[in-house]
Amino acid sequence: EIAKWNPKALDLWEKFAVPENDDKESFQSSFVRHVTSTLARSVYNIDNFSAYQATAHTVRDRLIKRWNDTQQAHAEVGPKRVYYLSLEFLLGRSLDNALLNLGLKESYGEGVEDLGFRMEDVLDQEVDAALGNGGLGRLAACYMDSLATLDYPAWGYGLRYTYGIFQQRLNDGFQVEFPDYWLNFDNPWELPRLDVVIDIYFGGSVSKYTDNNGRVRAIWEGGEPIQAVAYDVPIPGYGTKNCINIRLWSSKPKRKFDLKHFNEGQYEKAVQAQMEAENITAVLYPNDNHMVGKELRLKQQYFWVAASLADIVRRFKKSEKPISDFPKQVAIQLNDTHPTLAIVELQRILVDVEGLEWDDAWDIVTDTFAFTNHTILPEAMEKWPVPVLTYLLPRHMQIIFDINLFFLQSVEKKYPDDRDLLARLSIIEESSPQFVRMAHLAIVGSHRVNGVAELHSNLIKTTIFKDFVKFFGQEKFQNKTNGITPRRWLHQANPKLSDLITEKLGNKDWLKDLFKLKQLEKYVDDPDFKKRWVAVKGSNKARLADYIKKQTGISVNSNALFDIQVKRIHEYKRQFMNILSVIHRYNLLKKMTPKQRKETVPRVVIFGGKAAPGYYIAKLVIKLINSVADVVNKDLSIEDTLKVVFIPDYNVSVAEIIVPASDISQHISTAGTEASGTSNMKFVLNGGLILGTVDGANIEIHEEIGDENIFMFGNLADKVEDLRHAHRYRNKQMDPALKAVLDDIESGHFGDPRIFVPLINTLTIGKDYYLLSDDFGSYLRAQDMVDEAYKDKDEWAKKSILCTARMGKFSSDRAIKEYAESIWNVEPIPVEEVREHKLHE
Ligand code: OX2
Repeated sequence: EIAKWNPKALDLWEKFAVPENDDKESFQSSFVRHVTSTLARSVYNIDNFSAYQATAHTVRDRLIKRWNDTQQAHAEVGPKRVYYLSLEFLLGRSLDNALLNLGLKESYGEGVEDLGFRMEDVLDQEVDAALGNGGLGRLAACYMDSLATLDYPAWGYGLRYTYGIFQQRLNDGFQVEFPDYWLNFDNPWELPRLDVVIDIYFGGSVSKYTDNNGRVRAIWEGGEPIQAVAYDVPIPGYGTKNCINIRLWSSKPKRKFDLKHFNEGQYEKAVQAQMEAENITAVLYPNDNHMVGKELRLKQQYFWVAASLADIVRRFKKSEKPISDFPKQVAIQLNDTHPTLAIVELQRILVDVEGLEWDDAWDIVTDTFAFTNHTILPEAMEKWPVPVLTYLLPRHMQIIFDINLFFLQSVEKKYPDDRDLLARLSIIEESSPQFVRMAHLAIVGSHRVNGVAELHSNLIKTTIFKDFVKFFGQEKFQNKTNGITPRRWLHQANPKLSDLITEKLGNKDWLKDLFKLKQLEKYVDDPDFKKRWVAVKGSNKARLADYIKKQTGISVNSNALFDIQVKRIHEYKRQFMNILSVIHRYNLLKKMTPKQRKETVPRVVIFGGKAAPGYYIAKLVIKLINSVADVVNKDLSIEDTLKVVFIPDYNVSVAEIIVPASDISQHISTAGTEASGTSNMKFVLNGGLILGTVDGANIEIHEEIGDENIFMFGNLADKVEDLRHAHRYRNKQMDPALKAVLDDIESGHFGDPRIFVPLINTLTIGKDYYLLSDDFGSYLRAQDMVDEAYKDKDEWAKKSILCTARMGKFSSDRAIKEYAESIWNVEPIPVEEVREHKLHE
């Protein structure tokens, strides 16, 4: 348009575009401009934080350029897009990641140094975007990195929480929570789209009418609208110009205040609606693997899926394709059951708004959606009371009943007279009140269902979703083993190891094809290479030791074996078993002669992780760890052979310091309970060995890296039910070593033992549901094997190298390609090729 009016204008636009070939100078000019114009500061008035902001704004300008080019290329090609719906995106920090992915780290680093700052300090100013609880949210973040890197036309959709996951501090060894007001300072990594606003309705009523064709149709007239406002977060790919988008919705009142109340002098009432609207996206629910049935959480879920679907449908309609093409243009992945209402919302749009017949609409819906299950823990299964849904979303509740009716009719047809089967498969749990089982709805409304590691995918097929496999057949149920992005989890977190690998392999191709790490195997017996490998690990351990000293005041010896367990605190993850084994070790060390102690491998046992604020037992585990640490760390008689550390406020940026520094990391869930785990992959990729159970992705890691390079122990998943039964009904004897440790706690050795009674009761009155007693013996033996193996430094170095070399499979790129090919049916669109093509036209 502009070109028609003024043919020379385009040249000017070109001339002043954000630079494509960026260098030190262009960075510095932009930096200084942002300091003076964006931040209204000057050279006399600038600190590390402003330097961070100016650098971030410079990078943001570049990201916006790529973001625009990518969106434009997608608009031109009109490809099938994939939409990843996740209530959590645990992104962490963005600056370092963007610099590395854009290939600007070096030039900008020099540039900022010339201006009087150190890049390291600048990077350290950023607060994490912590819009997630743990593995599920971090998986979504890794997947976005891979989608961008592999040039897929993808969007993420989530919520822009005003408060992310709480900050954890310790008071007398107990966890205390503080709000994470991460938007306190401006957030350069989001682009507010104040013009992209969607009205979302709750409540209201449904009426029926007869349309022109004599069909009876429903119309839902909602109550007061609440606005969803879009904030876009650009996600740059590595070594590509593609930059994709995560769209986060923020809630706002449509009407600012109620004039009637205002004029009557009822000022609080006048703003009440506004406050309620803003509440919807105020906080992230801090529960991992646990359902808490709060109405506000249900409102979050609907608010988010309704806004996202309206956006997706609007984008589809721009293509002017017939509505039957919807599944050819749109794939929607449901990250757990949290977005399941999207299935119902799309059916509602197609039937009530677009006027489609029910069956035609339902075919479109099921062809569009696919569902990822992340857990089989019963307490994590989402179900919502029918009365609450009826009152918040009356039309959706009707649609759910209809979906269920037609589904059960088809079951009945295939298996006549199997009433129990109908009851087991039903989307409605026939209790009082009734509940909607979200996983059942997600399965019925999707064409593919996947688990997140081999074992887990097999377990869902044989346990919780067994009857669905019987009805739908095997093909609907797939495995997609999780992955992690090597860009953040090796290149960014462990720059020294990354450099060493790049030097040996001759280039950085491995960052886009992680199987290339295999080539490192050539060097496992090269003494010089081994020496450098070990030196990198040593320097990462020293970096962590510094961090520990700063955060906790505890001095640790970085020559000791670093043994790390960092993850959410949960009974099934068995941090309790770990700390009990530490007490066991401590008691052995105390009994040793000085000579014996000299021969033992010194250990630093490191814990980190948050407990859900309402999870009493998990909080007691944190307290016990700190109580044990207090006693052990003060005890000079054991001569620094053991230290125990709890690192507070574990999050993504802290993980980037911890992960590269492990000799051993622990992934010791009761077999069958950890669906996959992803930190196991991060540690091994960084040359750390695993002490783990035969669970989740540990099994596949074992398969890849080989028997000699991993320490596995414990009962297998198929024994778990029998063992639990034995605890319940056979008065099973407790492992004697475990019993001795519990006696030690009860004697008051680690402070007032009354505090720990409920925790110890989980093993006795609670019938040891997570089978600590059954695995304790083999756990201790595995620990001994770790000590023994660590004595041979040369062999250990070899194991460490082989670990890294064999981790190709666990790149999130591999996982994303599998999703793209066997679930979404989407193809890469490299923006540069699209632009080249246009230039040649
Ligand atoms: C987690 C699972 O517990 C973990 O095993 C898995 O690696 C991760 O999701 C990513 O798939 N909430 N968090 C999870 O599941 C649920 C539910």
